[in-house]
Amino acid sequence: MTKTGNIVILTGAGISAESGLSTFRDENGLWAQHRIEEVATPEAFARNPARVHRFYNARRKQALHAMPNAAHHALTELQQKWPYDLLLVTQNVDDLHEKSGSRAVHMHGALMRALCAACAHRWDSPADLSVEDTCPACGAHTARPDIVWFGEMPYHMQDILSALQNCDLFAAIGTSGQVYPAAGFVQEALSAGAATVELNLKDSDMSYAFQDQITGPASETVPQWVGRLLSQA
Ligand code: BV8
Repeated sequence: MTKTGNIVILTGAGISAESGLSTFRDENGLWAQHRIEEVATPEAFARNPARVHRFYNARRKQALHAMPNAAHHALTELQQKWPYDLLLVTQNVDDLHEKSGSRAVHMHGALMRALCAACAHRWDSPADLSVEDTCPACGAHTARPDIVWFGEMPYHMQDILSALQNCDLFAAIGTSGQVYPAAGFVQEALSAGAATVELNLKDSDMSYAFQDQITGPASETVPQWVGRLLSQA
């Protein structure tokens, strides 16, 4: 484990699980209740925007009332106290990192933001978003959630890749390692010579690529891991 240096952290749905937000691929997760092809692709939105809005409106409502847990708070403390570069990248579209005071790069977008499919203007989403909503910039009725769907390019990839090429430690927290390009970040970090650690309840699809594994619920493992890091900073 590196003693000093730049850190990149990638979080997934598992860090929000203990805050009551469903993950995707755990038992009765979101993808057990909904088909990706019907709610999380541009084609799904073109075919039936109301159904896609219903899916995200329900998740936005849940996320509005969710509170960050000890894992989110520990990452905020690390971000505040770590003396070197630290980039917190999240695949999550909830705002629990922000609610706990962290700055996070949302590579898959954000539930609380709306995007105009016509002019790409972004604005704070109302609790319920629909195609009736007009874009504040161009007036078109093409409001969609500001979410990166399957087949769409994730956001901030340049910044993320350059941080991975310059990091000494890469940590993945609460992600199944099944969605690319995020699942490939550990390989980028390894080729940069970084140490790699995975914090998860159980093995993920990328566990083989990590040098270290810390198993347990994020609300317990992340504060302990942050404490050890800060004691060595
Ligand atoms: C793209 C927004 C191309 C929606 C999401 C190779 C390279 C590149 C692409 C591909 C490729 N192979 C296949 C692809 C296509 C595709 C893909 O990866 N498909 C997979 C399914 C095979 N990728 C894409 O389409 C990406 N785009 O490639 O664009 C392109 C190129 C040029 C120009 C234009 C386009 C876009 C992917 C983004 C899709 N959007 N989210 C939404 O949120 O509704 S992905 C979705 O999965 C979520 O964002 C989620 O975050 C993400 C990953 O899931 P996880 O976060 O890992 O959640 P999961 O439930 O799976 O796992 C939870 C984990 O937590 C488990 O491990 C569990 O054990 C753990 N856990 C549970 N509880 C706890 C816990 N851990 C700790 N404590 C606990 N308490």
